[in-house]
Amino acid sequence: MSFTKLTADEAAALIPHDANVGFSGFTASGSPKVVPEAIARRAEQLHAEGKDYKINIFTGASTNNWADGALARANAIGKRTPYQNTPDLRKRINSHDCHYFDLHLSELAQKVRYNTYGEIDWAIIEVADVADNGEIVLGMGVGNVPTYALLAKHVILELNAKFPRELYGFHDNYVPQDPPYRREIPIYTASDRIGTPTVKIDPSKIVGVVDSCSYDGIKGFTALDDTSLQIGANVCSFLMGEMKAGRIPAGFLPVQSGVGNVANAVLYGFGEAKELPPITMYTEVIQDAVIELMKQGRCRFGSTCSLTLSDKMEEEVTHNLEFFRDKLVLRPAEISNSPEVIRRLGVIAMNTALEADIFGNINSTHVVGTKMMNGIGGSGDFTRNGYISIFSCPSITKEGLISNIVPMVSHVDHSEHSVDVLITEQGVADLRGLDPVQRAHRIIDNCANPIYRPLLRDYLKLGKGGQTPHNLAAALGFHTAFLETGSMANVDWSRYE
Ligand code: 0RQ
Repeated sequence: MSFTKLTADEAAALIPHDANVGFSGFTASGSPKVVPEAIARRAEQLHAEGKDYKINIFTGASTNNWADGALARANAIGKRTPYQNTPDLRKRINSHDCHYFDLHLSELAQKVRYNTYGEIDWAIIEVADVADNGEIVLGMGVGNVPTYALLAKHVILELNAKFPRELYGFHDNYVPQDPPYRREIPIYTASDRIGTPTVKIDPSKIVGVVDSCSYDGIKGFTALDDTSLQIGANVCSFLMGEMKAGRIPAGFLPVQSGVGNVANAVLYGFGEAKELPPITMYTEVIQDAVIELMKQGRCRFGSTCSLTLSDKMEEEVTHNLEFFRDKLVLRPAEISNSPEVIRRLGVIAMNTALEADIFGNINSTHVVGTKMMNGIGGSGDFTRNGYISIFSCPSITKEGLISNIVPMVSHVDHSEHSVDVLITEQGVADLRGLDPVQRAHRIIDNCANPIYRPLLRDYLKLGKGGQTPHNLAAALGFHTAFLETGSMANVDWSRYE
């Protein structure tokens, strides 16, 4: 290899304060692992000397504990977008030490190409292989690498020995023309390939290659409990009904599934629901459950931006690449999440809510309306453009102190106009074709937990009329009760009569 080998500390020393830095990867997979930690060490040293040092980080989605985690602990992140899920970074965001702006994932690459946030000074990109002409084979996540590699003035590569060069052929890298020259993105089925297996970087920009050797550090999911299993079964029985009614064609439609424990459990449900045909996925993350479905023959093909797999599953996949070669394609975020393609393919969008209100609005991001959890991620890209948009969540959280069904969401990520179906372990509320009051009754009857149903019905009685009969003073009564007493169940509606 003709590129200079650098240690992580040597690479980190090159990146100045306030640089705009693009990181590879998506929802942890494919994110850099050793240079960010070295940047964090350097930041701590500079801070101890009384000097300012922060960098602005642009990613595909969330990264890992060695990147977002270490940099947040060192208070070394100035701006950050578009999605994160590391506890230490969450703290920095909620204390405004880090200026986080939450963005639909499909939008970032184009906004960066238009220079919306300033130039990309550096890119730090994890690779499975690099050729002397600057062609790279990516790891398990693509994110926005094709755009960062194109625009960054300087590039540092992390060559990760855990990922074999035989990953060549799994990626389909494609950068669309920007408006007004954009043509259609020519994907007509989930498995279509339209780009190149490698990303070509101008070799003169590659300042060095740093060695690393680690899987993506993604922890396994919490064991499936009765609640999540029931949510998965309810999603599958709803989809079965749609197929029987002819609203989903017999060959089925491509499926998207969000991140987290609930999404993983929903996908597990597809393995159990043998009446459904094997599925195809057009999605942004593939979690462990989908790999199991592929092994069982229950998932025929997966188009994704990343393989967000536990280390154990990553090891299994990288040691059996030939089994997966004709079953997977990894795409850049603006293609995996392209509203145009999602609408064309008729994707069934399945995402998770923190809370839903009785009129069908969804909060996916803010705990009790104020504290950022992870971000909207790609849930908006898919929800707004999907053929059917489903949200699921448990009916209650924290042993019933929180009802996930509330009178009014404390923050809106997905409005009632984009949400077709709400599903909890209690049942399914198909909201299509219903007016707001009908929706409220259906959600309370079918999705709310029995301990909260009377309180939600009483709230409706406080309504002051109109198409959406809120009582504005009482609308956040559940949240106020939770903040004041520790339980939403202690709401006292008489305060608002
Ligand atoms: O807290 O960790 O302390 O136990 O939130 O909740 O039930 O384990 O759910 O892991 O599926 O995550 C919405 C966060 C759900 C995720 C969200 C607490 C609960 C627990 C997690 P603990 P669960 P999941 C594609 C799509 C937005 C982005 C997205 C997410 C923790 O799915 O980030 O969809 N979605 N992207 O106790 C207070 C409530 C709560 C609550 C749950 N109402 N109030 N706390 N919790 N409900 C992928 C990408 O975009 C990359």
